[in-house]
Amino acid sequence: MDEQGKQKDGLNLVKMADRDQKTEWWTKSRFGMFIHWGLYAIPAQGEWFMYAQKLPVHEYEKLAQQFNPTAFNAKAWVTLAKEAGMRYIVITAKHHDGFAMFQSKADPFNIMDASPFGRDPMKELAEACQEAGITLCFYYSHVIDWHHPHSLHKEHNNTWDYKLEEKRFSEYWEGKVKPQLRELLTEYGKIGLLWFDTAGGLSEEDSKDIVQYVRSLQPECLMNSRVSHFMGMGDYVSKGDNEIGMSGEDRRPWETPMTLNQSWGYTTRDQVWKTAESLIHKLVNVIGKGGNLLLNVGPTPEGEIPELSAQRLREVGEWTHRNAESIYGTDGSPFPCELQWGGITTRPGRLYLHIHNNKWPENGLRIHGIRNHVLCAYSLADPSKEELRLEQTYDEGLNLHTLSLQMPPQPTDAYVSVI
Ligand code: JFZ
Repeated sequence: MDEQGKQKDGLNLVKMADRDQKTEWWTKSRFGMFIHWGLYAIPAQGEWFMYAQKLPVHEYEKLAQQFNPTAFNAKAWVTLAKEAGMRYIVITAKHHDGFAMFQSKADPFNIMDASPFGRDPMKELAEACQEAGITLCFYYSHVIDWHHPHSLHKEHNNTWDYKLEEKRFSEYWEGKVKPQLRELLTEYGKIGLLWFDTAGGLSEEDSKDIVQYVRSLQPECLMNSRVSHFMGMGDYVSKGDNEIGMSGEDRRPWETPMTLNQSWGYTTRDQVWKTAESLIHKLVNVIGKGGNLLLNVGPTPEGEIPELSAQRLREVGEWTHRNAESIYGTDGSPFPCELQWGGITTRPGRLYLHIHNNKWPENGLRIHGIRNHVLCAYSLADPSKEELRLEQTYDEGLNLHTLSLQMPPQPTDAYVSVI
């Protein structure tokens, strides 16, 4: 490599080290709560309601006049996130409908000025998170805004109230997006990350502008890849809905945003719920591949997380708390292959096997290609740390061990283990 190449390579390494340090709190957290909450909870047909119905702005505004979520209790939500084992919360400060769920001087279409509620839920959440040691993060729809006359997206615009040819994007960008981001990044304490979405049509110049702008306000605040469709922007990658990525495919850290049923916003129509067991399965799959899981709830118009969702999260939480050592701060599997029986996470000196009980082979689980001699294995959730039956064979030529592990006689969890 020539001098210039070396320098460039060195610079890239420095950049990567910087990024790793910046994203460390997030990659260590592994599991977060996504909250889609807004006026769309009232009609209860999901967060695309206004667009699907082509509801005129003056009609949609009536929902704001009705919105009075008196049952909202920030502490209860934060407690639930904690119980589930989630370490950060990402909430829709503003979704595509343009309604700000926080006090905003930049646009009166916000919860303090347009609704009878008279409280700022983002403020209350910021305080509750601070108290509980949970990192608060905001979702902000920066390109789509069906309420604003000048927002302009590649496809999904409000064309029933506004004419495309009359749109001046800069009026929206300078008049609403940036002032509101300033409010979110200056009035609510330290924000862990901004979750941007659906950037279709955003120019490279505006993409750079917003990243720069956020950095100037809170240099430590992370941004996800959906901030822009231009390659490589954002501090980490948000995969598609429910899409579980392979580790190493992108050099950046990644997350899977996931729904509990099949919707983001509160809906009474969709009752296809993932079970707690399948949620644990998905969590294992994601963290085993080195990613984060951002699991969504859709609170009601009264301000409550539906009990069915809460129950599932608490069940997941029983598992995450018992097996915390194998989740937080771990790395993904060293083996690139899909595992039929579950997933693997690691930390120095330890290999955590998350094995589904029903998939444990009768004559023992075999793992090939381990460099180290394994000292012992036990079920992580077993307080007595009783050792599991373990056999190892050693291949001189390859310098590798093969391990055969017997299922615990009385498994405590669907997924277990540590070595
Ligand atoms: C977007 C939003 O439109 C939706 O309402 C919700 O907030 C969700 C989390 O994000 O929808 C998307 C955007 C991108 C993909 C999928 C759904 N994607 O890249 O697969």
